[in-house]
Amino acid sequence: MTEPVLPDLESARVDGLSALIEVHTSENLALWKTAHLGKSSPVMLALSGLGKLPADIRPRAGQLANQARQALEAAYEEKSAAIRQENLLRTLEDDRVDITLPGRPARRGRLHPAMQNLRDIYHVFAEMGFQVFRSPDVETDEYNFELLNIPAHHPARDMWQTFYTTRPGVLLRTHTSPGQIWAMRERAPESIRVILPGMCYRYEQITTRSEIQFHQVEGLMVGRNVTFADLKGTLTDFARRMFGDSVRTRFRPSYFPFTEPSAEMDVECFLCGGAGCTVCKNAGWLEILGCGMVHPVVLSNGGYDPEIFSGFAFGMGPERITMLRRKIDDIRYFWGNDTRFLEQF
Ligand code: FA5
Repeated sequence: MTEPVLPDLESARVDGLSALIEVHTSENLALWKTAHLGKSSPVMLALSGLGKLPADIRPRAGQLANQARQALEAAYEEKSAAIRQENLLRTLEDDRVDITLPGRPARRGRLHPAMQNLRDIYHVFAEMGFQVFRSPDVETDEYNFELLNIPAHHPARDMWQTFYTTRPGVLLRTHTSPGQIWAMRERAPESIRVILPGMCYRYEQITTRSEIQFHQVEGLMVGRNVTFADLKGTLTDFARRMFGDSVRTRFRPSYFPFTEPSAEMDVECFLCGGAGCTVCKNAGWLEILGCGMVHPVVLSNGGYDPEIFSGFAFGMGPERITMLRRKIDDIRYFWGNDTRFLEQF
């Protein structure tokens, strides 16, 4: 029978450590670990076979095996940390951001030309003491027509075809004038000086100057002794501030059921300078607003005594004003969402 001998743990240790010198990657390190510290490695086999050794050499063998394992484990940890560090440095180097490269410019948004123009209008009227008053886009027949002195079957309704909702009597407002009733009912019997901006909707032919959806800015002033001269002065001053002091304007008599007397204000056509073109329908003038003295029926509907109070109102189309100011020859550009148009402003 052969004598049981101590396994050659010194060679296992030396072999393991020298093999580790050649290891430079995580993958090779994993292979090394299996070979030198795995279940079938010489050191681990020696440790698991300790029980079979004679008692007299077992303690010595155990001590040597443990020392070899500890030495290999310590070397493994050290190598593992070194490889991690190397990997980190390589990643940092490879992924380095070159901060000297010029950045990609961020595309900045801007206000829509219609909104820019609305803000100019708010500004002009704010200087004249007008506050902004908001009223709903979705209206009732009562507010959009009845209370504005336009009863059912009144021929004036033909000027304001609109979109009706499935709820009877509920529609998209055709103009901002119903806001007059909202403002009066909220403020009566105080005097009023407000503008009412917002989107309006009409079921009508789309042309270079007419859309089915467009903004209006309504104006309303109610008080004692408000006259047509106040109306004319306010609107003429407004036109000068928007278009410049030399702008030519004109008032034409007109008809609205909710004002008496009524007028329309035109501004000289920007495109043809008054000679006549397709935008101004050869008139040389472009209508920008309707206006007049608030009808007594409307004043009473708003809660004011027409014997004591009077007022003026106007409703303008800011898109048409923007067309004049910016020389835009087709209103359809406004809601066409074409950035080539929008980027110009
Ligand atoms: C009205 O809507 C009246 N509510 C205005 C008013 C208010 C009169 C207060 C008296 C007192 P009109 O339908 O004319 O009136 O429209 C007023 C303005 O809105 C027009 O001058 C025009 O600038 C603009 N507008 C009207 N229809 C369109 C359209 N389809 N597209 C673009 N702008 C329009």
